[in-house]
Amino acid sequence: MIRSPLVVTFQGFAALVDFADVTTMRLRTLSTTLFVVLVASMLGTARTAAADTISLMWDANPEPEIAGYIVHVGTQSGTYTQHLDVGLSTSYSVASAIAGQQYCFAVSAYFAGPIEGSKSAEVCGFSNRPPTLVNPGARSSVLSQAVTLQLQGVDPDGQPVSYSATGLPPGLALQSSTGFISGAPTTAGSFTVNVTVSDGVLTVTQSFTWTVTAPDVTAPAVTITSPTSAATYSTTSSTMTMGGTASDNVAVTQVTWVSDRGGSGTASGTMNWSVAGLALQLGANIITVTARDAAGNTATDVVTVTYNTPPDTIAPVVTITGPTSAATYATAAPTSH
Ligand SMILES: [Ca+2]
Ligand SMILES: [Ca+2]
Repeated sequence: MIRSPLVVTFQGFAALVDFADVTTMRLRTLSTTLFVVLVASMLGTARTAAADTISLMWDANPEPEIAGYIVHVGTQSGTYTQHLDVGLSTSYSVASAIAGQQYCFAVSAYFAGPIEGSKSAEVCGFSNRPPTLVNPGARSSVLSQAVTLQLQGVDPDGQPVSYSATGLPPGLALQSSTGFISGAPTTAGSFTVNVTVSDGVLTVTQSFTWTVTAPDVTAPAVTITSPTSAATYSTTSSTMTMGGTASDNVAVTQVTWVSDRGGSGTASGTMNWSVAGLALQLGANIITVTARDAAGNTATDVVTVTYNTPPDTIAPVVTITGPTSAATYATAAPTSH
């Protein structure tokens, strides 16, 4: 098999190598058991963010004529931009690898000449990959109320990660080893928080807004408007539909009702609420309606509903049966003697 000549350049040396010659000489392909060792990870050493070390090792060829090895280096699979003569060494280190950058390697052996053999199988790897950090999204907290947030960072290389943060609302603190944020905010406002996860070399930052609001101390308002906005109401029906309005400086979260004669429930709606089929007991029923906001503030309105039995509109029936049930009756006058 005749292949195109290949220009191999390394250390200022350039040579035309005909792969057909290599095939003839049966220079064997090198072992595929190459190892990419993440030296920075293994040492756990803090390094500059820009540079890292990749170590490459391979099995020696058995042929005694081997004059050396060439390491082919690239950042894309199959494309090698560096061809480095490492002599008879069976290892090589890329001392200034860019952290997070993929590197691909193949190794070939050469005889004197030089005549280069075919490349080994390729190995690709990263000197280091950056950790990932989930953006926790916008947060809302209430002034002086305890709050927690667990940051979710992980390193694809399995390296331990640590965390840092800037811009946290005052009163909150981050535990750098765990990514756990806790505390009680002491200042209201909107804060832009940057949280960073690090694998010791590479970092990733996420940004989100943390809003701290003053607690809601304003009670809602609630008003019964139906069947009456008056304090009392009378009905001859045993059930009642009731409705009204409610409002709050933040939001009404729930409207409930309770009767002093038994029964309670939750109204439908909040700003405009209603209760259907409210059962009444004979006599006075004191119905209390309560509106709540999220902070637990409440307000009530009361109506007293009197349930009377329906008036009797049917007249009594009376019938004359004696001395006759007829319409007329005649009798003789008593005689004097
Ligand atoms: Ca990493
Ligand atoms: Ca309120």
